[in-house]
Amino acid sequence: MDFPKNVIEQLAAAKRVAVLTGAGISAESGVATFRGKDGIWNKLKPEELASMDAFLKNPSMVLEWYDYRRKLIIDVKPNNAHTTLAEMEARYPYFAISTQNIDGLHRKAGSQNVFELHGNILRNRCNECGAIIDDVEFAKGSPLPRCTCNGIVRPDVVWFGEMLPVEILETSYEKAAQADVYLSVGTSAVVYPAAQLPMAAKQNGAFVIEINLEPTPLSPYVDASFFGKAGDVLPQLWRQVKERLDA
Ligand code: BV8
Ligand code: ZN
Repeated sequence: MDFPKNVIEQLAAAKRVAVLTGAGISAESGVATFRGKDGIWNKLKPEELASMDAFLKNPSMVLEWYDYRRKLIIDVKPNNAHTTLAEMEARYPYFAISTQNIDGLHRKAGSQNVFELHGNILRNRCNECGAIIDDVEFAKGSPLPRCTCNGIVRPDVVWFGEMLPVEILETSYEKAAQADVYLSVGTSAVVYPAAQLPMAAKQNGAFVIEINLEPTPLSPYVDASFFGKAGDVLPQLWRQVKERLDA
């Protein structure tokens, strides 16, 4: 794919680049997305599983679902889209990834400046005191794991109706507001407040580029959309920018 000259120039001239990623960037690593043709939510209602109500109503069902997803995620590997972002971070003096994903694949790919807006499925926390408690199993039928403060232990992820980690959200807004170029990669842009970030970048003068398999509610507002697989589009785009930078 040949990218428009202005897109290449924007990325070549940028000093500060920020990125929002969603489940689509991990799809080629074999991690199921939530919406779209084979998304998880087609079979299950998100509110029925990824919410505090669901957890309080049927904690073992929710914990077993996370345990099942955790087992799927443990062995997955970053794909070319993750590794391209890690390579870009090394080239820009100021580069940040705010991800909605809970699979830890950006860090596995070598990215350092990663803000996990919705937590991380490989971490657990106490529902009462917030302590991080890692070595618990949510095995089927076993008693609910408890913290020393007796609070129930749950995956350290943000459920629907729960606040996102405040510092991480604030920092993500700052990175968006200060970005010269903002990339939205592999997200359906329907979950808030994360979906607000590319718009915040736009309102603060950033050049916004969307890379997604299909159009999203964000598409009419961005400066450039490229519809295709992130694992194809992102490496090709970065290759053309590097050629321009090394010219
Ligand atoms: C909050 C948990 C308030 C972890 C998740 C009505 C209107 C607007 C907002 C709301 C509303 N009602 C309620 C709300 C708020 C709600 C929300 O936004 N709901 C939406 C759905 C309407 N938000 C919340 O509840 C948030 N909290 O607002 O708190 C508050 C305030 C004060 C005090 C207390 C509370 C919490 C949101 C976080 C919810 N947790 N997950 C887990 O189990 O994973 S959300 C879930 O969706 C995931 O985290 C996921 O990351 C996120 C977003 O989805 P995407 O990442 O975009 O994935 P999706 O599958 O949707 O899209 C993938 C895209 O990739 C597709 O477009 C596809 O085409 C594309 N693709 C596929 N393959 C590829 C590809 N692209 C490129 N390459 C490929 N190969
Ligand atoms: Zn506790």
